[in-house]
Amino acid sequence: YLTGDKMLKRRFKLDPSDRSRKADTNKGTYGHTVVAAGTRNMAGAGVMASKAALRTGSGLVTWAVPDRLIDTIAGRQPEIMLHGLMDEGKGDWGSVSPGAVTDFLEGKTAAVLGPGMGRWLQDGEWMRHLWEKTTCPLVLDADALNILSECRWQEWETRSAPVILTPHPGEMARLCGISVEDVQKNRLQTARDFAEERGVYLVLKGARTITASPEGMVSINPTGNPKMATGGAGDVLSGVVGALLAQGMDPEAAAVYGVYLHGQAGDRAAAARELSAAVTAGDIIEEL
Ligand code: NPW
Ligand code: AMP
Ligand code: MG
Repeated sequence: YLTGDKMLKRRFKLDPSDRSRKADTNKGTYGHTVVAAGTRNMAGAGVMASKAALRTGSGLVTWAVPDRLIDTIAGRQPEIMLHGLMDEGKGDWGSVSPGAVTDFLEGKTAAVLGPGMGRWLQDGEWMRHLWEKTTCPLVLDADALNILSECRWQEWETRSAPVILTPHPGEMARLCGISVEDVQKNRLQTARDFAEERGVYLVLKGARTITASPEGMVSINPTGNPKMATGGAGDVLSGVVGALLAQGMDPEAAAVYGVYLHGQAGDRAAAARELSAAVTAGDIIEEL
């Protein structure tokens, strides 16, 4: 499929020109997205994913970080709730207790994990716990993908709740154990095979982002532009897709539509600033 208004209407019953809400609703109607993201040096990734989730309509958004960092990030964005995860006072994701994350996801309608988490020496047990013990729909991006790349997650129990992975070509190369060139030479087949074999929704980012479903459906996205090749653009996408999932959208629709909206916002941001060489992640959020 080539994603477009007609395809979105026919296949997913979505109308991109209609952003209205029913009168008799409240914030509880629109889901609660958890964004587990950011470290001391990359707190911005958490802000961007969380803000993008709010702008995409999630009724509530909570940004979760290792407990020690709460004071560092407080006040960055008042609309976003904060949650400190038990971390032995160390302030990094490597020391967050797996149980702290799984307990916090209870009752939330979607979670985005990975942007700006940083990389640390670990054996994947943290992610495995989350994968096997929670039923919350997940969007895994950035460092959450790097964790998967470093452990034998093929051996984990199949997850009954949906998982959407959003790698850029570098992250996809790590996940598959091949070179970036090999990913890019064969984007469509690489994405489709991966989604089918691993039973996940796979969003392979870049010019003409590809979304593949575990059933073998593949969508090619026509929106977006190279001015979006700036730090944080992908963090915004993870928040957009997470918010759509949190509002109860079917995972394939959330991935395809989220990528489409994100690219459209990037196109509007570029058109509004035609003399600029790039659009910032913040510009994309404004256009959402
Ligand atoms: P190259 O350089 O082109 O040869 P990494 P990251 C490749 C956080 N951020 N096509 C690229 O290859 C993220 O969330 C925080 C082809 C290179 O090898 C992460 O947690 C920000 N190749 C963390 O930083 C703003 C491509 O992948 C490698 C490609 C690290 O994420 C910035 C680079 O990828 C950032 O979002 C493409 N389209 N795209 C903040 N303000 O807090 C990438 N590659 O090593 O995974 O590093 O993507 O910067
Ligand atoms: P990340 O590398 O994780 O920050 O993600 C970058 C985001 O910007 C992804 O959503 C990409 O699809 C988008 N992007 C980057 N470069 C381009 C491009 N040349 N054309 C269209 N979209 C792009
Ligand atoms: Mg990224």
